[in-house]
Amino acid sequence: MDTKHVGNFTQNIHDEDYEIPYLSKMVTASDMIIDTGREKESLNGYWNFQIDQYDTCIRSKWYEEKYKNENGMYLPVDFDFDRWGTIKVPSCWNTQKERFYYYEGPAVYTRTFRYVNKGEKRVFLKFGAANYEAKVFLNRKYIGMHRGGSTPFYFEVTGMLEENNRLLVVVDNTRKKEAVPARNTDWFNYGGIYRDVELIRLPETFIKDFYISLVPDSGFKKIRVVLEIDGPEKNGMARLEIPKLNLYKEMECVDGKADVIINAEPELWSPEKPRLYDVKVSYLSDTIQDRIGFREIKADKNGIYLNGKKIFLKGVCAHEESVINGKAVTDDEIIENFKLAKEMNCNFMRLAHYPHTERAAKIADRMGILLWEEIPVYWAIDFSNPDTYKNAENQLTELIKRDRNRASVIIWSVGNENADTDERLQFMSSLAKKAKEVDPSRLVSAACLVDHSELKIKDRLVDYLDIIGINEYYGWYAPDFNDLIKVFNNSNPQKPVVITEFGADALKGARGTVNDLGTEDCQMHIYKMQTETLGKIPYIHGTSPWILYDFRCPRRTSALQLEYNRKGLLSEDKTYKKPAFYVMKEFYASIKD
Ligand code: GCB
Repeated sequence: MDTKHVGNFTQNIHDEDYEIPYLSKMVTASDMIIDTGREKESLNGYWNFQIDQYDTCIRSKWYEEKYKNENGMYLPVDFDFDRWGTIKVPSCWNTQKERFYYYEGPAVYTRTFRYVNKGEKRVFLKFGAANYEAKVFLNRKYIGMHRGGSTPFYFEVTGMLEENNRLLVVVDNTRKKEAVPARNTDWFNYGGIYRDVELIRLPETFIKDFYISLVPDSGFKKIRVVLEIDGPEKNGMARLEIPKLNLYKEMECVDGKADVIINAEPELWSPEKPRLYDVKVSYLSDTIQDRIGFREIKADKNGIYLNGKKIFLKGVCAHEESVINGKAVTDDEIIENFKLAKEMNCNFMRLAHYPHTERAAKIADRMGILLWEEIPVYWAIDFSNPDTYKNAENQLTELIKRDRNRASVIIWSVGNENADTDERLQFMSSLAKKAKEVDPSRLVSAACLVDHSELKIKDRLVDYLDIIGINEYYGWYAPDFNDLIKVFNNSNPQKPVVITEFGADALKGARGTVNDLGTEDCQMHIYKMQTETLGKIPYIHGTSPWILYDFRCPRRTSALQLEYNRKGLLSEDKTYKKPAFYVMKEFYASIKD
């Protein structure tokens, strides 16, 4: 490759310099390790940070730190890690400095850390999430990249650590046609390492994966335990302990695998009584611990059943966002969301439209909120692209592997509002099958389609799902509200329907007649009409209006929106409840399971 030589370093002048073949190794769901209840060392804190709009770090291989002059200056003299500014990890760069607010593109994070071996044989690095793509370098070497902005990824770094280490990560939040999500969404495109970075020390042989669930249809009397062991000693006995169930069980692992059914009668987890058990699993010198609830979720034509009892999902949708922290939400902010939902008499929340932090499901486990979790197969996706499918399937698998021990999570959603084509059907039905394969104990759904000319629910994907999610905006985007009842009368769904979205924009404090769009009065009126109608349809078994609080969205530019989607039941800072909040609260109070 021709390069322009300048002294003893080179300047890249060709566009192909972007395509560096060895930067293609990826980490995926198969590289994940179970880490709940393990000791982790945080690599959060202040990292050196630089916006790198032209991707010069990659093209000029800054990460190699190859040349330094006699004054200790890096050559080319275009970068100096230690003198860059710093940024907080985890955080979204958009919220850290005003001039980063709209930045979309690559940026470089780097930090040093010391490492002294404590006797461990294996070491892993975990990133909770980086939006959207992350290329990671350790001690001047590329260790892999991850695609997908909301799921965790892991690198084994055994044998690669020195006493003093440099970690460098190029994070790129550029929206791309072939990515998941693609270029156009209805939320803010945050960038950065916005979840924890951690170091995990493990023995040579360790528990790589662990999945425990009540066996469906076992009369709540059987538990399935699946284990995967990594390392040289793949045959041996693992031990499961659930002291409060008086359960101490040896499980044989053969070839690194165990899959056993155990008799047990746990007290069942429910929103009213979110009972969790301390669970411990050990294998040789490795131990993991978790707090886990046991419950059964099922659906048939007549309803959705939690622990055998019919349940109405009294829900609300939420994005992962706070005004101050963007997507890097704190535990307090998550707890506040669940408390607000509970105040509205909810038992359910739809975490739209991508995987929220794993802390959300852990908190929901404790607080007793049922969850719908989703991957960002949103609107127009490059459905005929096999690479796009691989990416979506990987994000789905990462999400399920991350959260399948959480009792609160009852539904995996494989997407939202995607136009019905053969390619989309193939793509999304394959995702639905994959979800069932990775986790047979939960329900699978998606926000499906209404045919607005025939006025009926019509979506071929329904055949592959357990629950039909429907987003409908009658009274708002579809102005003739009377059509809503026609849609329901014309439909004869053979599976339970959950209205996964309805709503209307309202600017906090804006008043007017019920016909004045954008006012609280109009929003409240639409909520009244919606709840009156939805409450009468026997095949609707849940609702999650759009949305708990206003959220940032650059496509929403009207005077009432001001770059926010204003369909919140609360203002963006959650301090103000719009009147429609109370309509929902009353509606849910009136529903008896
Ligand atoms: C939808 C989308 C959601 C949007 C919402 C809206 O159907 O699923 O992401 O934000 O409508 O406000 O238009």
